[in-house]
Amino acid sequence: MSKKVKDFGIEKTLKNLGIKDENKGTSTGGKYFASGKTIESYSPVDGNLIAKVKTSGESDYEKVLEAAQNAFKEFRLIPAPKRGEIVRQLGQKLRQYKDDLGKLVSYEMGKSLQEGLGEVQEMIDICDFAVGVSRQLHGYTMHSERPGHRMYEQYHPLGIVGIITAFNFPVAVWSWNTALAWICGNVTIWKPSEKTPLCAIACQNIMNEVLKENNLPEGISSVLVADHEIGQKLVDDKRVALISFTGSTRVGRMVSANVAQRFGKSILELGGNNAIIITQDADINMSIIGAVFGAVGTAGQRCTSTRRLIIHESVYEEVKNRLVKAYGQLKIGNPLDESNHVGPLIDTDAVNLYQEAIKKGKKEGAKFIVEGEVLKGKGYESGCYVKPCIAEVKNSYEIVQHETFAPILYLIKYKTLEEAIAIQNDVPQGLSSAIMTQNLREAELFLSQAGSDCGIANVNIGTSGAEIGGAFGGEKETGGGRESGSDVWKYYMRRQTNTINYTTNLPLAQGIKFDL
Ligand code: UN1
Repeated sequence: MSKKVKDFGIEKTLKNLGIKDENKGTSTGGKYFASGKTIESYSPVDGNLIAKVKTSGESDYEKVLEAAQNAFKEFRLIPAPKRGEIVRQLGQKLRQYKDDLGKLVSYEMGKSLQEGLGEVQEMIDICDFAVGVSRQLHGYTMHSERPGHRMYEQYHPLGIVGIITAFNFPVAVWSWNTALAWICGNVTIWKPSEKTPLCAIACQNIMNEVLKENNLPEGISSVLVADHEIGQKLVDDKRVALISFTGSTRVGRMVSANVAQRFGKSILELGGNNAIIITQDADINMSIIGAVFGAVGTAGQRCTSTRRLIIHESVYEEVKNRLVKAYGQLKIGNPLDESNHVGPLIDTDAVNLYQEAIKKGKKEGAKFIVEGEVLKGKGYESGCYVKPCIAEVKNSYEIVQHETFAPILYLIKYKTLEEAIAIQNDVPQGLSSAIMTQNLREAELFLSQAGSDCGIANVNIGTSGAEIGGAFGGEKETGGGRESGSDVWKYYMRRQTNTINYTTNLPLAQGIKFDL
């Protein structure tokens, strides 16, 4: 381990989380194994190798699937509130490991320490939420049209839930899915992003403690650190009842088709292209804070990052000037240093995509009022640090229609709110949206059926930072899935309608007579 890594106190963090220099990327609970190739996890913070992981091979995959199938037979019989107790214990462990896990998220993924800790807090919150839901898996009862009959519906677990996650929320998205999947009686198999394997191993290590302390069988919670071929096997596997996929629209389109082909279920969380409308009645101070955090937080790598600002012509110049000033004050650097606002992108591939997007935008006519740049020199040795930039554009530019996972903010001017809403909706994606206004009429129009077409629509809040209590997800090319709060648990269960006849006759429904 290099000296620099030691400087950040990462060595202790890794030790506390059970991360070694070389790790096994497959675990079904207490057991760890790995027969695949070795991958290396480098930190975008300083470019150093953090640790190596031996990935899952095909034989590991089969072992994991078998363990999961066997575990399900047992786990489904545990009463839901008792399964909730397991999730409660995970929440407690996460409280204990919050500082370490938050730091690892920051170091392996590159988001600020505050955001890393915030991500772990989301995990704790979803555990608390799921514990409550474990006592509320209700169905309806209905009145039968036949005398002496009772009708009701109940929810049963699905079986194996496959969870494929992206690098940008390397721990929280797993927990949104697992906490609910488990209280519903499912077992889970997690295929994390290959860009953040250590975060996944750390989570599995924490969960393994809970499983061990409760004497639970192998296979309730498994992790497969593996390449896309193993991911594809999971997607195509008939034994996997539900695939929850977070990632790009391009890959999500294939996942969706493949899972549908075998009549599996899927939850898709794909790309976003989120806008804030700033009206003439907006509180400009609030708008600037919301816009800047939304655009540069997590270095623009949230699905919910603010990509477009749609600004009323009467406040356009003011907003623009204040944004330029705010961007001038941004401190870019090591995300573990809390005085910095913006950390690195995940890797140099992401830096290339950022540069290409800027080039493409300029070609289409984008006018950059804050120029982008790849930062070099002391503190930027990893090559992953870029300057957040701002461009004036038309919404119709191809690059504006496209989600670039980088801190590039597009400004668009509007005259009427109807026009602003049309611009906001005129992209292929439909995840998050917001309006900044103190005018009730504007706010309500934005939230009405003639308003935002997104899964999330906020008033006087930016586009990112969704709470776990609401259903999270979006429409159109965002994939239509919902995760975390509200009644999302229903996605993880199968619904069954039951009709019981407690008479000595057998009357048929719809009044049909069938006498023998
Ligand atoms: C994501 O970017 O994949 O709304 C999830 C937010 C977070 C979730 C983002 N709570 O920013």
